[in-house]
Amino acid sequence: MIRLLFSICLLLSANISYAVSKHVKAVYEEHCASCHASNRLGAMGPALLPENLKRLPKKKAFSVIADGRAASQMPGYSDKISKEDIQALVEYVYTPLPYIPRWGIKEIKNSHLIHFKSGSLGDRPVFNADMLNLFIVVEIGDHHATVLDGDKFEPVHRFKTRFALHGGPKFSAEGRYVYFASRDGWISKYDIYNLKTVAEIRAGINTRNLAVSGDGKFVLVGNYLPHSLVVLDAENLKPVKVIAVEDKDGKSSRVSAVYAAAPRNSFIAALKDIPEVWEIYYNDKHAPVYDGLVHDYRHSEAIADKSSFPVRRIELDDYLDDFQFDQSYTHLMGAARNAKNGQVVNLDIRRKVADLELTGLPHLGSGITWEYKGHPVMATPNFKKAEISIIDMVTWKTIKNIKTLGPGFFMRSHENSKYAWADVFFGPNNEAVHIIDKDTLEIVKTLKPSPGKNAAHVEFDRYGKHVVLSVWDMDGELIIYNADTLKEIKRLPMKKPSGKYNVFNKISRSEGTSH
Ligand code: DHE
Repeated sequence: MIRLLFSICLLLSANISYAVSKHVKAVYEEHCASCHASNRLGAMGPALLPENLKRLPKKKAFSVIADGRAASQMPGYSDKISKEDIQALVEYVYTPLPYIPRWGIKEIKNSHLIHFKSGSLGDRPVFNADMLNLFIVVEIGDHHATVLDGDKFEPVHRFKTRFALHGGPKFSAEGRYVYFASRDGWISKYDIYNLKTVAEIRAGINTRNLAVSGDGKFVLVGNYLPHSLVVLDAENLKPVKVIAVEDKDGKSSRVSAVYAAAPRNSFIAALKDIPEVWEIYYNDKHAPVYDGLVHDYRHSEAIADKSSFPVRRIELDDYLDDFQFDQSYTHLMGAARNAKNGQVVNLDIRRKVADLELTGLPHLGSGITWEYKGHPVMATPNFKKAEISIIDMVTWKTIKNIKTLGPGFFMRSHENSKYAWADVFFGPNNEAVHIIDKDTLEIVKTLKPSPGKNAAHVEFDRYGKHVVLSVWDMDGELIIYNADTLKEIKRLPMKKPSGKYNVFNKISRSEGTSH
């Protein structure tokens, strides 16, 4: 009897949750699906999946549905949808899909938008400025980017980007084009000479970042969803190949990040769920003949030649989440999000050569290098610890942990500057930015340029004379400093400016900036 009652209860509760979810799905279909797609993979609006919404607290998601999102197409629904249904919608969009969605060559191709055919726009800049001293400033507050003159520190042009860009935009070798990746997988190619977005394509559903090959011919996109690496033709963003990210036994993995290793004629991909790092050759001529070079994967797709972009897998002891190259691109220094130590991998001999004493959660992707007492050193901020670690890149020993006012996100310097700048991104002191003397490894000054507001991420101009700092707020600013005297020069209002990217520093792979 008890068993029967229990079964009835189970049946009833299953039916109730079925009824609730059916109702929510109907509400979703009526109000949300036309922009975000019935399958929640996104269309005109962003994808509504837990993977894509990770940084949006549920409370905030509730208010976005109720009140809309400023400076976007998202209207408020508080007069159309009850509070209970809004809450149910929030729960619904934070529920994982029961399958890994497909986003193959066909879906990617169907999303392709060519706004201007290559060759249809002029070959000279339509404005006067030093093209190599421009900054591209990403304003995540209202999903725009600003082209900033790096001599006068005046905006040249401001344009709309895709929703939620992430990672550094990457430049073509001569600096004319810049490529952006959004968390929803949209890749955009922007012509700086003509101030126009020329092509766009959706390469994934949840994308990490992109890299541009040293020869300027290809863009590689790393995805969390699906588990793929996507090669695009850099000229018009046409898809070339979708590489399924799998180990030898077919276990698939998310891609943590991809980077171009121009001196090696390759891309490097860090994988989140397989303890391997991949080197992918974009020019077969340069692909060394090694065992372990894989030309094809069962589930990869290619437009023409499936054997192109061979992958060399380097097996590791631990997962590699975030990493940084040395300036010669022979070694990569990596950290796993769950590990106690970092690891140094020699890409030529294809194995780990040293452990790094790095605890907490170092953000190596934001690390920088410089020469200290005759040795190259690497400095990395830490997401969890209030310290900057300085590592000798000959002995691979940590030579100093510089105590800071809180965990940080980004670091920057320049070959011509004696200072390295490090932000405090987390905690009550996130208004602070530390300036470190590269010769003494001491903090020489701590700025609090906008009390109560998070100050973070700096970038130097091409000469290392000026530093541009962001105040990450909807009523935010860029603050320009003299890099030697550390005196403030100018403030420019911006909508939550995040990263700033100087064309020259990026294309010359300055040791003081991210690559
Ligand atoms: Fe980032 C770069 C990973 C959250 C802003 N971030 C990168 C890169 C990686 C990375 C691997 C280097 C790629 C590149 O530049 O091509 N970021 C991660 C995470 O794993 C993490 C912690 C969690 C996640 O949500 O993905 C994370 N990142 C954030 C944020 O919350 C930030 C502060 C706000 C945002 O815009 O999402 C943020 N990440 C940035 C920025 C860069 C970046 C501005 C480029 C830095 C640069 O100067 O090159």
